[in-house]
Amino acid sequence: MGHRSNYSASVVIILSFLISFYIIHLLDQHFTLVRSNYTKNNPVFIYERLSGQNLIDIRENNPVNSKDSNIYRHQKCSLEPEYRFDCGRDRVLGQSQCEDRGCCYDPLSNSAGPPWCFYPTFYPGYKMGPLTPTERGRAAVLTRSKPFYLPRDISTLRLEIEERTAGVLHLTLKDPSVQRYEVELPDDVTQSRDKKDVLYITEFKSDPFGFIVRRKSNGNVIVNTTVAPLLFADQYLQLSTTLASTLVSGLGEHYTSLLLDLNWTSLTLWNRDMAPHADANLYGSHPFYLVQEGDGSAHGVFLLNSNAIEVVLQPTPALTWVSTGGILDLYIILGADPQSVVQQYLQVIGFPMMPPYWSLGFHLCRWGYTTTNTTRYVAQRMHDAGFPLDVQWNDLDYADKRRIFTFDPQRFGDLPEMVEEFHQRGLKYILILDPGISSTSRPGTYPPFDDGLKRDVFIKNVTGDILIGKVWPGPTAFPDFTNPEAIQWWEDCIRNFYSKVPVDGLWIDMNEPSSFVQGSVEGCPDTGLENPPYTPRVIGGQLNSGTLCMSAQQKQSTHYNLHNMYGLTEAFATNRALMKITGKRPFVLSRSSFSGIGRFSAVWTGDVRSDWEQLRFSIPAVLQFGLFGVPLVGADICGFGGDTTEELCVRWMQLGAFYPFMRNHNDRPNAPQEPYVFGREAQAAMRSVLKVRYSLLPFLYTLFHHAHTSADTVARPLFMVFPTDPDCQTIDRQFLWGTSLLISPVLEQGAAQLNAYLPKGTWYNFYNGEPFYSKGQYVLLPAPLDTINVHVREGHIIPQQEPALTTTASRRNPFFLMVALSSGGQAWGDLFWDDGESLDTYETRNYCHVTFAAGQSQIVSDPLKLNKALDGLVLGGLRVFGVPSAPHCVLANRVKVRNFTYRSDTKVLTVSNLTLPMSRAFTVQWIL
Ligand code: MIG
Repeated sequence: MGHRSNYSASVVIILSFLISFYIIHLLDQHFTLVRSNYTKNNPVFIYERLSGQNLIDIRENNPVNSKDSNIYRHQKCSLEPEYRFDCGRDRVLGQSQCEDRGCCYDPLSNSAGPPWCFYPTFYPGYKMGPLTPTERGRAAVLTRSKPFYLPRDISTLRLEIEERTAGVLHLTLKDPSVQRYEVELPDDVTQSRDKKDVLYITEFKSDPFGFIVRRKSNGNVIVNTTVAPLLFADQYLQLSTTLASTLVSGLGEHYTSLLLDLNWTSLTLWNRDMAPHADANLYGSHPFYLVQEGDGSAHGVFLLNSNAIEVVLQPTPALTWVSTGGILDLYIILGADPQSVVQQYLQVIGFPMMPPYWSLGFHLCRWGYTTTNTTRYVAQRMHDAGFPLDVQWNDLDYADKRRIFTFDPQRFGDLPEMVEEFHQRGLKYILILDPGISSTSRPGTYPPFDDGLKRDVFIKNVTGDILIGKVWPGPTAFPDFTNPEAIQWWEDCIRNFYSKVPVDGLWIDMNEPSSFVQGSVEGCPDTGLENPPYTPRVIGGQLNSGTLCMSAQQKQSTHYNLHNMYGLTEAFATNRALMKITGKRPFVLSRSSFSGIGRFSAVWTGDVRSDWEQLRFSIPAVLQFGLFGVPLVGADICGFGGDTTEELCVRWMQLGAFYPFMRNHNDRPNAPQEPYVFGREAQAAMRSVLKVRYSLLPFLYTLFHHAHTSADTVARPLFMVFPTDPDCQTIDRQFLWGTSLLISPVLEQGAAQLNAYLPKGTWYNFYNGEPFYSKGQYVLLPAPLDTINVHVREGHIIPQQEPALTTTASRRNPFFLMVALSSGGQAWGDLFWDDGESLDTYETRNYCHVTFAAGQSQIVSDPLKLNKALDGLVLGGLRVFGVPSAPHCVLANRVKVRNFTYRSDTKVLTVSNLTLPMSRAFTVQWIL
C-alpha cells in the first residue's frame, strides 16, 4: 500500500471570509417514508416528499427535554415501530436512563424487534456551519453545544465533501483538532477523474445536521441521514440512513444469503477465526453494501473504516453504522447499474490482480498429508485416475515443529526434490504459512525469529515488549506488516525458503490474526482499548477474543485500529515478496480479508462443514466476494470439517468446478475426499465436470482479464446481468460466469432435478446445444448425479480448449468455440491470451486479444492484438447452436471442410478437425 500525503495535525477553519452565495441547501421540507409500489416481486420502498408536515413545528418550538406536556411527548415519540432508531445501542437502558438521554421509551413484547428506547422525532445534534469551497470540494464545520451521552464525545467536526467522479461522492467527517486514525488507500489505484454530469444531488440539513443524497435522474433517495442523530465520540461513531429498498447485499464476511435480512438484525465486521455459521463475525471485513433500487438501478455505499463495525439493519428499510474508532469516511456510489457500482467501488479500492493461468486449474489439499511420499502418492493417484490437477498442496504437516520457513527433516526431508518432480510433470506446488513466528526456539536455531528480533519487526505490547501469543508452534510473535522493515524481513524469509523449496504460491492462514490465547500469553492491560465503552456483538464477547490485545502496538497505529487489516497487509507483503523473488505473477491465498485485498490475493471461505447447507451458502459467499473486488474465491470443496458423503462430494465438485478458485480441502480427522476415493460413477461425474472446467479455462481466464482491467465481475449474481428482471433480484442458488454462462447446481440431497430460473431469451444446453426459449421463467431441469446444468446465453461465443490433466498441457491443445446464436443469427465473444505467468502482460502490451463475431452464417475472428503467445495454436473446431437448417457445405478460410455434422433436432452444427492458426484472422462459413 502506498501512503497518502500527511494531514496537518490540526486544522483551523476560518469562516469569516465566506462568500455570501455559498449557502447551505437547507431543507425546508421534511421527509417521511411512504410505502408504495410494494408488490411481492418488487419490494421497493419509495421515498416521498411530504410538505406541510407539522413535525417542523415540534422540532423548533419545543425544548427537547421538556417533559411537561404529555401531548408533546406523545407527538415526538409517536413513531411507528419500524421507523424507530435505537437510542441505546451502546448499552441496555431502563426507562429513566432512556429518558435522561432525551429519548422515548416504549417497551414492546418482542425484545428482538424494534428498540424500546429510541430517538424522538427531534433530537439535538450537530449544527452545521456554512459550506465553503476547498481545493477538493466543499467543507463545513459541525458544532454541538451540549455533550452527548457517550464518553469523550467530540463537539466539533469537520465535514468534507468531494465530488470524486461522476458516479462517486466522497464525504468525510472527522475531528479537526486531532489526527485520528484513518485508513490509507493505495495511492497507485487507477482513478477515473471524470466529474462531468454527476449522477447525484446532495442536500444538507443544518440543525440537527444530516444529509440526503439523491439519484439525479429520478430523485430517488439513496442516503438520508436526517432520520437519526449523528454521534461522534472517541470510540463510538454512529450514522444512520434510510435505504432505497430492501434489496441489500454486502457487508461481509458473514454466513448469509445474497440479500441481507433487514428484520432488526445486526452484522459485525471484525476479523475472526471462526468456522462459518449464521450470526457470527467471520474472517474478513468489507464495509460495503450494494442496494438494488428495484428499477434496474443500483448504488453502493462504502465506509472506509477498519475499526470494529456493527451494522444494524431494520425493516424501515434503514441501516445504522456503528464504528468503534477512526473517522467516518463514506463513498456513495451511484452506478447506475449493479456492475457499474462494483466498477466504481473498485476505482476507489483497486482492481483485482491478474491470476496466473495455472491457478484457475484444480487444486488439491488436505491437512494430514503427513509426508512427502503421501503427498506424491496423492498426486500420482489423481494422475492415474485421469483427474485434471494443477496444484498439489501441503498444510502444516510439512513444517518442522510447525514453524514456518522450515521443513521436517524426517517426514519432509526431500521436499525440494518432490517440488522439483512436480514441476517436471507440469504440476505446481503451494504450502501454508501462518504469520505466528515461534519465539521459543533455542537462539541461533530459528533465523526467522532471531532476525525478526534484530530487525524489530514484531508487534509490541503496551509496555513495548514483544507481544507473545500462542498458535500452532506454541508461543509466537506476530510480524507487523505495517512496518516496512517487516515487509522486507518477510521477503527475506520467503527468499531464503524459496531457494530450497521453490513454491509456486503461498497460502496465508490464521491471519485475522488468530491466537489460541486471549490477547497474549500474559493477558491484556485493562484499558479502554480492550474494553471500549461499546463492544459490538463479536464471537467471544471481547475484541481481543481469539486474537491479540487491542493495545498492541504496530508501526502505523494500535492493533485496535489495524486488526481488520492484518490479513490485507500480510497479503500485500506476501504478494510483493513472491513478485520480487520469482519475477512472475504471484499467487497468494488468504483467509482474512479487508476491502482492497483482491489486488493482491485470492480468498477462500474458511472452515466450511461437509453438509448441504454449507454447500448452498457457498454460492452467496462467493458472489459477495465478487462484489468486494475479490473475484478469485472459492469454498473448500466437499467441505473442510466433518465427513463428506459421496453424493455431497459429487455435487460439491460440480458446483466447485464453477467457483473461480477451485480447491478440494479437508481437515485431518475426516473421511478422505480426494476424487479417486469414490465409487466408479462418482468418479466419472467428477472427472467429467473437471474436464468441463478445464475446457472452459480460456473463457475463465478472459473473464479474469476483464476483471483486472475493467473491474468486471467473474462469478456474477443474476441481478448483475439482468438488473431489470425482478425475478433475478433475489436469486442466489444459481449464478453466471460473465454475462453468458448460467450455472444451476443441485444443492439438495437426493435431488435429481431442479427448478432453475432462465431469464428471458434463448438459453442453450451447454452439453448438447438444445435451445430453450424462455419468457423469463422457472424451468424444471433434469439433474441426475452425473450432471450439473449449465446454459449458454444466446448471442455469445465461448472460447474453449481441449482439456488435459494439467493446464501446462491443455494450454497447447487446440481451441474450439461454442457459438450460441441469437434469434437474429448473431453472436460475439473474445479471448485474452498470454504466457499465463509473466507480470503485467496487459500493462506492457505483451498479450493477444482476439475477438469472434458470428452473423450471416459465418464466424470471423479478429486478432486485435498479438504477441507470440498464440503462435502454433490452432482452432480445432466449433459448435454452432441455433443454426436453423442443415448447411450443405462448410468453408474454413474459403476451403471446403469435410468434417461437419448437423443435427436437425437440436439445430447444432459441429465442425471438427480444423487447424486454423489462432494468430491469424479466420472465417468459417456455413452455406444454408
Ligand atoms: O487452526 O492449517 O482454515 O484450512 O487446514 C486450524 C490447518 C488452522 C485453518 C484453516 C484450514 C487449515 C488449518 N488451519
